[in-house]
Amino acid sequence: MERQKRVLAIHDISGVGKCSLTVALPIISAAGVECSVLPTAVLSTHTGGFTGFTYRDLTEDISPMVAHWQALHLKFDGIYTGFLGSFEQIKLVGDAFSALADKDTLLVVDPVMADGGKLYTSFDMTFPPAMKGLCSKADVILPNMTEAAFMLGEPYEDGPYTPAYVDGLLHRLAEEISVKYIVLTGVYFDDKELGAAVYAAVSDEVQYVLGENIPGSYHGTGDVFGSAFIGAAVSGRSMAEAARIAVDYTVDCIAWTKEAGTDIRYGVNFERYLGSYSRKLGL
Ligand code: PXL
Repeated sequence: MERQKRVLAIHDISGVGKCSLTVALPIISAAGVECSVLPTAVLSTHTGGFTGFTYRDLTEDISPMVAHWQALHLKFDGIYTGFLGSFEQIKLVGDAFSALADKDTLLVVDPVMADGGKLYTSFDMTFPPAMKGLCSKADVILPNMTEAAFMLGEPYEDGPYTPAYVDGLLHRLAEEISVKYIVLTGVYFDDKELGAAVYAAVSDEVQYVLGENIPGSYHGTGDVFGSAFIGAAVSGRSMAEAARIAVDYTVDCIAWTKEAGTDIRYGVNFERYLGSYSRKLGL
């Protein structure tokens, strides 16, 4: 009999706007994996595109929740972190890794803080070095092109990219952040395809996992990709296979969002393809 897998998702919960925990919960569950949650803040909407959002910080609940789970001797097959609101949260999440992870726990950090060459409104340039510190505690990191450049202290370059640039970025990241895998998102060499570059430190190899490039910038796609990725990775897929499944799922969701004409601030319509995501994982 196969053991029920469990992932701990550490993100905020934004009530409206389909990102962070409202995306991680359904998608990781659709992988047949339990999604336990450590909510770091409660917002009315995410911070990307709405004004007047509420923000209730839950920093002081993080350590007591972690201590309780430690006392319960819970096993997590994966821990997946995304948007974190402050330096203190970054530190507490690093402490949570030490407290809750064992040698079999896949630690996945998405250093959510920027996109399209710009930091999200709640951060300044002192934030990327702190996120870089948390990344160095992970097995796998999921930066986009902007986050990768900012963690290296480099200016953001607009695409289309060249393989030499992407390769260089990955190698500079691997030199400065010791992780097993880097899954760099938002990689494209022309207008036709877009996806991820998967770098494996053990073999020093880069694999490109591309799908259809649908014009436009859709909010929350990083969280859809990250959730689909960890669901597949914890289910035993290789990093490149998990990235393939996550790219294909994300492209399907974006295509449907475009067709449905949804306001991009409200996130991507990921619900319709949850069944096909499950089936790709053999469920
Ligand atoms: O999708 C990333 C994300 C998560 N949570 C909050 C955000 C964002 C991006 O803007 O604002 C609160």
